[in-house]
Amino acid sequence: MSQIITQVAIIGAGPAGLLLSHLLAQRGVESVVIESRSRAYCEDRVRAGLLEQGSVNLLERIGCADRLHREGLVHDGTWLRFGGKSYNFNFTKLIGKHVTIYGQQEIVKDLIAARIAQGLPLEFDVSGTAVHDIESAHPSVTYRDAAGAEHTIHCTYIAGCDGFHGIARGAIPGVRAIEHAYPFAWLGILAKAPPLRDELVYAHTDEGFALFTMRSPSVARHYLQVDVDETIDNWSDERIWAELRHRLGDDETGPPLVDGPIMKKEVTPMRSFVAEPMQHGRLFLAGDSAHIVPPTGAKGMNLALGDAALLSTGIVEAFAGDDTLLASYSPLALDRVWKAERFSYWMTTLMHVQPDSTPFRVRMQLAELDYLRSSDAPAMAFAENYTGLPYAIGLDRIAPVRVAQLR
Ligand code: FAS
Ligand code: PHB
Repeated sequence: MSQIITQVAIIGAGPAGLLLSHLLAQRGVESVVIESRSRAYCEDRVRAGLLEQGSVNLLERIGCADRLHREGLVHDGTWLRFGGKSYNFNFTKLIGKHVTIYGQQEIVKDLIAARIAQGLPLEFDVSGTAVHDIESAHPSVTYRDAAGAEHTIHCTYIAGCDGFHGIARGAIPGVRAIEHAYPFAWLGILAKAPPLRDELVYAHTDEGFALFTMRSPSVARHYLQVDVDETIDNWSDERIWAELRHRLGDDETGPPLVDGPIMKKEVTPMRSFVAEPMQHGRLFLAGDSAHIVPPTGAKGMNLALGDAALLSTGIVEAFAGDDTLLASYSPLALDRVWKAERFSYWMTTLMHVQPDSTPFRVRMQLAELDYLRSSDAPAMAFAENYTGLPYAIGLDRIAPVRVAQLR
């Protein structure tokens, strides 16, 4: 059993764990990142694709935004489609903010490459991860490496950035899980096809929700609301395109939906989930290990990055002798998490057709959508939440200086 000594042990190399490792390194705090999957698996995993401005600012401050700025797509707004018509919401006009389309796996690739370029510890393919003595001043993490050799990481703090199915959350005694399951799921595809429009299209139809989004000018990502227990085998590529065309395309104002080869397709369940508290002793949860949102509001990855920003600042200031922020990490993080949960729930229930829906409930959805497009007040609230609510602390406190490009 080898003994590793560091300041922070980070479990999980997703957006939360990787950003945390960079923010800490930038402030001179050492960490070790361990990941149960292979590098190739982490870099090939298709998940989120929309970045709030705050998330882009964080990646800029650690010098990992060059490729994002070269290949990312800046959107001033989005389209909502209902009653067979599409309406554009211009966030830049409404509140002076925008969003950026850049795949989560591209961010993971950039953060992994930068970490390795710095020669800092990042170990893939680990197993048997466990945390110990989290209520003491000397917690530790044990794991086996790819060759099966056992290791112990001795540290001051442990960051559980190991996602919804990780081990960290379970190590918090009496952790409270608050959740809501949705009676539908999303069938998502990645296809070599041109974009339907210049910005995303969220569609409310009698047959269910649909979303057009993209990864590049030649790679489209589409989602369809399907039954909660739907399996992908029931959906041939022809059936998927026909249903997308029905829900998204062919209105008199917009271009037709052009199909193309489907590279990936999967069905993802929808849930809202929050674990409270997000810290216990020297163990801190960040990202999906503590909370899940339905992807309708595109908040999952952005919340994970926001948690990492708050946690890294708390840890840096604690090592500098002031642990006030770290001591209130959980309530501060949960405050922003619950607001994102509320927005994601609101957007999901507004745009999806419930299996037990009634004509009255559908009229309520359509009336709210019509109010949204006809008044700046609700449209500004939509824009504010969609582009990202402020962090509990300022960017200069999180990452004081803009460092030179690392790579
Ligand atoms: P992650 O899950 O990304 O990373 C956790 C890491 O920890 C993983 O690499 C995992 O392998 C590792 N790990 C787990 N257990 C471990 C252990 N015991 N030891 C070591 N490592 C361990 N959000 C959107 O906004 N839009 C979307 O379209 C969208 N699609 C999604 C599709 C799917 C299938 C899923 C699951 C999520 C999706 N999300 C989407 C949400 C997603 O973006 C998450 O919010 C984001 O990945 C959260 O990042 P992390 O908290 O870093 O967790
Ligand atoms: C995506 O690009 O995958 C995406 C974008 C916006 C959403 C959900 C998913 O609301």
